[in-house]
Amino acid sequence: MANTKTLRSGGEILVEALKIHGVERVFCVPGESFLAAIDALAGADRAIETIVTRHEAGAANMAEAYGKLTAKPGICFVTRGPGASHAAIGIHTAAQDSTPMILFIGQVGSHMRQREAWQEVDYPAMFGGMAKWVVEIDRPERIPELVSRAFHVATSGRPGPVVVALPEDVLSDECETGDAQAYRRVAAHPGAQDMARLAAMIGESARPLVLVGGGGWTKAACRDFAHFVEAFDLPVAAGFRRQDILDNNHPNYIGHAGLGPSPKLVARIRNADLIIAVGGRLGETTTNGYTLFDLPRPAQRFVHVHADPNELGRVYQADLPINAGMPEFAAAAAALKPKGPTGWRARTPWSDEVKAARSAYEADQVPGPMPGRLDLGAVMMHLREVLPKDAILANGAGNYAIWVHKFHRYGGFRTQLAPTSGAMGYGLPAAISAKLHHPDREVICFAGDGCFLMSGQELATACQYKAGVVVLVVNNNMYGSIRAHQEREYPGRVFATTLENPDFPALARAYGAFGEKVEETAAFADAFARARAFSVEQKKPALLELVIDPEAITPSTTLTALRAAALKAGHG
Ligand SMILES: Cc1ncc(C[n+]2csc(CCOP(=O)(O)OP(=O)(O)O)c2C)c(N)n1
Ligand SMILES: [Mg+2]
Repeated sequence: MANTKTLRSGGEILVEALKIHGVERVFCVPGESFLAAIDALAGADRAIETIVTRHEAGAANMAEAYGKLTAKPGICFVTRGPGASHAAIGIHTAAQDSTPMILFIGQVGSHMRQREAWQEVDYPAMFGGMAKWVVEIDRPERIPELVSRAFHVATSGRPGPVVVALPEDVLSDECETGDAQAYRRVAAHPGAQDMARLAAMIGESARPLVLVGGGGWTKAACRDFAHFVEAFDLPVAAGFRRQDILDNNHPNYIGHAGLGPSPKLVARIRNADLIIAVGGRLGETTTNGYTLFDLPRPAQRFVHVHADPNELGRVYQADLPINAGMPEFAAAAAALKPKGPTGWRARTPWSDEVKAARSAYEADQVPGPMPGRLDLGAVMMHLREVLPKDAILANGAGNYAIWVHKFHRYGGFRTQLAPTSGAMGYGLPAAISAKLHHPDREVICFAGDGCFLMSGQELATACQYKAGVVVLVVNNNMYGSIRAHQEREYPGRVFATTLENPDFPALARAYGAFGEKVEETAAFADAFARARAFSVEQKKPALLELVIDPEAITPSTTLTALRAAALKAGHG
């Protein structure tokens, strides 16, 4: 612990604190409001890599993705009002996705606070409903204490975002102060009685089912979780965009609940007599608009494991609520012994049901034909064949993501970066963050034509920092997801959803990236091989524009069919 008291600026004290708390990389767009912190980062450049992005949403999304990848707080620095406003999307995603993250914002000097000085914003008011904690530090002496608290709050219980505002003078003033020590994440451990009860409830059930999700997972926790489900031979469904907690090649993985879930999986979940919900909040997307379980008392026996006691009993009443962090729960679950000398792995009363559920999942992963010359289902099949198991797939929001979530088999923690918040523009910054963290792993970004242009300028960041990601832009010349809703609710009244797009490959090449257009299925494999080779050799991004037929709105229906069904139902 560096407690030698020398005169240091607030910026230096802050950067020292970041080093102490194990920060290896920060994402930022600079601003004159935190020059002293930037200068201190320059002094620490070898200890803390500073990634400068082209938009604060990019920086915030990269920090959020870092938090998802590492379970350590992703760190983002932005300037006052305008920077903070751009970065807000990362805070929202970190909140909904339960991702540890800290956003440091420059603030106007203390002597002019409360006058609505230039770019002044009241951050507790702005972020109060979104972040776990918002603080403005009023003296450099308090930086070690409050930054330590920020790390504790971001990582403890249900992880989430913290916002720290730093008035200009607090960063530039000098003082003598001691440093904190590295933070320690605080988590609840499940009680022995709870775990015994869980084992007993599994023993009493005929059709148990695990629904896994939420934040706070680590690689070790996922390994323990896999041991638990193997020992009891439990079928595991994943929550919306939480598909990488259990390797999708695992025989006990049976698919994901989410937007437009498989009807067979929904039926299985409804028909289960014991639900073990681990980690997730059981939000709107995972519960199919709160229709999956009876409210507030599910018909099935219900176990709910969550890191935040406030989530237990918030929507659903569980027979057995367990407040625990995911690593703590998974370790205790892995230690549970099922009945019998060799456990239940060989055969349980529900083993045939697990096999049937797995077969149904695999059958559901065979894409049917789709209109147009380029078949996205076939593209996904090719990727499943050629991508290594540890490839990371990132995406934002849009109907194109349905193909990714439905047909890809995520290879385990952490191979999925997808916002449960449904934020467009997330994929590219998340992919860049992943590539910076795992330069040896393949990182693929999926984006729609709409989604891509919400963060496409970060191709410049990828080029600058040699992040060789492969970007697949699925182009249907529209905000397709909204067009689909429009056809359902207002059939035939197409408005504000059509897009005229730039030449995506030319745009990519202008950044120094690889760019090619793919218009038919047969051309994809070779184009993808060229894109991959470029990204590896040049350590720069490669973009493929995948031109699909706008009719192909989901893997299972067309725009025309949606419209016809809505008209028949009397909408519009
Ligand atoms: C930041 C943000 N703005 C708006 C939306 C609403 N929205 C959800 S999907 C979508 C359209 C996505 O279009 P595109 O990326 O082209 O994908 P497509 O649905 O066409 O496959 C929109 C506008 C959102 N989810 N996030
Ligand atoms: Mg589109």
